[in-house]
Amino acid sequence: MTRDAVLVMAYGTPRDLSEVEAYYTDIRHGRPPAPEQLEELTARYRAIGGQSPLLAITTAQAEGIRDRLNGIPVYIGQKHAAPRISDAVTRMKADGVEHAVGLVLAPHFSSMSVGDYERRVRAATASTGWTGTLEMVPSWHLEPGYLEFLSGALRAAREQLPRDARRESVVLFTAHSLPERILESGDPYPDQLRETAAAVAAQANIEVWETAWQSAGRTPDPWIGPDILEVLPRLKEQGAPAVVICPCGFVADHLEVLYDVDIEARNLAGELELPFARTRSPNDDPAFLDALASIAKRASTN
Ligand code: FEC
Repeated sequence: MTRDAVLVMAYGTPRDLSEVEAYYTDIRHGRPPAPEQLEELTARYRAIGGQSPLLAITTAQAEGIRDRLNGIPVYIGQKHAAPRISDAVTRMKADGVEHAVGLVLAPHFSSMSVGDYERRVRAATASTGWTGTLEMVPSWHLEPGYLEFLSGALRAAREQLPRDARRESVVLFTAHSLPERILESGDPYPDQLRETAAAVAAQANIEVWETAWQSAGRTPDPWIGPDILEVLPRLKEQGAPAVVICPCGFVADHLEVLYDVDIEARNLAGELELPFARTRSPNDDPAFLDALASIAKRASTN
């Protein structure tokens, strides 16, 4: 009997403020942050209430997939916090899993996002001696249920704007920036973001839209731009009546949405007197969970 499973992968988050230093050190490949860097990140977590809801949402998403796939075992493996990808592979081995679908909770492929998750599963497979097979989903940025969720969320977000600003408001479709060096090897990440944006804009009858980047790391190397914080003043200068941010590179509320968009970008828009709205995140929306389950199901029959 084939023992099938789904390995759901996500970024991971510190459980509380006491774990921020270890988490940041892990993201920095084992180099502890300087005290001022740690304080700056801790302050961002404090500003969103001291804790990110990411793990709770990832868990709800994994359970939603399991419930829609007749109780198939679903394992959570995170990049930067427990339960880690290696913990999940160890458990899959112990449970006798023979075939797993690897589904990253990020729609767009980059060698530094989905590619990195895959490298971590392959390394854990080698170190644990798990002999099962893995079918990775490379990207799902044009999945119909995901696009429909975003179109609906965009219509709702525009309703929050002053009535006379809605039609000509500019929609910014955003994803996490990455170092520019990914572009040298033809990484599809920016093209995939643009494809998602074009598909959603067409569905939701959005006339004016752009793609932009957010949450660039605090490192000396150049990151892909333009950053939303540069785009907002330019839109104001060009006479845009309002802006809607659709952070379609993410599927949950977490620090990069709740701080970088809801606090940092919203504050800047306030200073610029530019009416501002943000689309709600997919989180555990039932139709979005249907979409995730169908992606996993399709991959399992490949
Ligand atoms: O809510 C939470 O607690 C976690 C929020 C969180 C998510 C997230 C998603 C992505 N990241 C991606 C790439 C990078 C690269 C670096 C980097 C750094 C950070 C830092 C924090 C952080 N990231 Fe993140 N990311 C989240 C949080 N990220 C905190 C460190 C402080 C800072 O720079 O702000 C740079 C380090 C490196 O070189 O590795 C690169 C990408 C995603 C979205 C897709 C995915 O899940 O992989 C890409 C959520």
